[in-house]
Amino acid sequence: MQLELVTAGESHGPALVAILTGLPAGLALDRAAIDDDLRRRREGYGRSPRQKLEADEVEVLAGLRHGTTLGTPVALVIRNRDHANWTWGMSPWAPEGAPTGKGTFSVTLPRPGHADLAGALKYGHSDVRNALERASARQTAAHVAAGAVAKSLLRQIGITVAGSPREVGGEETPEGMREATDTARADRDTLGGVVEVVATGVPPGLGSYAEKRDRLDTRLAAALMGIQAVKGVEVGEGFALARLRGSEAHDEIEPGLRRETNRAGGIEGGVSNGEPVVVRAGMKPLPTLMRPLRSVDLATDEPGQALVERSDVQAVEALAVVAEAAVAWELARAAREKFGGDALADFVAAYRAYLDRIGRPH
Ligand code: EPS
Repeated sequence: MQLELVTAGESHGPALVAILTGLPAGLALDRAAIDDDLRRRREGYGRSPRQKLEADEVEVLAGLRHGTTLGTPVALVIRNRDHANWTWGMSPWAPEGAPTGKGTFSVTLPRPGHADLAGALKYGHSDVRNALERASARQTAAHVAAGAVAKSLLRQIGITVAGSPREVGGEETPEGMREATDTARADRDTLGGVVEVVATGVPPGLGSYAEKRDRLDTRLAAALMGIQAVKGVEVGEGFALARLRGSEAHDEIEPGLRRETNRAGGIEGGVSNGEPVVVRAGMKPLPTLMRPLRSVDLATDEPGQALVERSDVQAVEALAVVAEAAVAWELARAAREKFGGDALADFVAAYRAYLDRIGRPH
């Protein structure tokens, strides 16, 4: 059984949409839990005024009856409240009447670090907005909603997933992160950071070494690298392992097949080994600066300054929630492959039978 996710939606368009296929029937979803993850993503120190405009509540259009999945595709929608200010500029059809509101002028000064230039060139857009709207991290809201559904499924087999910020602007303490954010805001600059996601209760045997693409670490790395602004991913101790000797780097196997260390981050040979799965993602500083960087006007070829829009100073706490959702989704996909089942009870029974075979409690 393949769990698949397709999303659509522009940052200032009418809505974000997610279609989830491959969920078993009989999974109870909790609307408040999904909305709570959407709220966690929206909040966080250093976010832009845009976040005060958005309410981000999930609507379900299909696949659910009385709060329980039907085993059919689930369609989720999150409306963009800000669209009210862009009804002409982001109208899906040719707008009627005189231009009004935001997005009425073409953007021709691409921001270094955003998808603006590469997207405009690739797709042949003369208005950079046609590239930046979909490239925007706004769409991570749809992935967080899907991740909340994945977490409900994982909970049925005892897996929990939690993301947290570890560094902002090179600072590792909560006070340091806040101070760095305040200083960057005062300097009209932006920051990046590092987040960590830990999944507990992951049984041994998710993912496979059979093919490169099947490896759980391949899949988690792709899921994290696919998030806007992420430039680096580590599994377990990651790059630090490259500087150690083998005698210091590996997690020795103790009686009961447990480990006292978890430098591998719960994955060996591309397969979960029963220890917590630990991954980190590094985010570059956000590319929209209130003190703009040098650019070139695509309409005139003249040097200029990049587009200035309202911006987050940093969105590392948001990334922690988005990365948590991405890891949850990938683990749920791997669990669906391993345990299958059309009804939730089949899925859970297969999980239990497997743990019985390998002699692990459930
Ligand atoms: C983003 C730019 C900003 C962020 C946005 C991501 O949007 P705007 O241009 O409307 O101010 O606020 O993030 C969100 C809207 C969100 O919900 O996370 C970008 O260019 O990636």
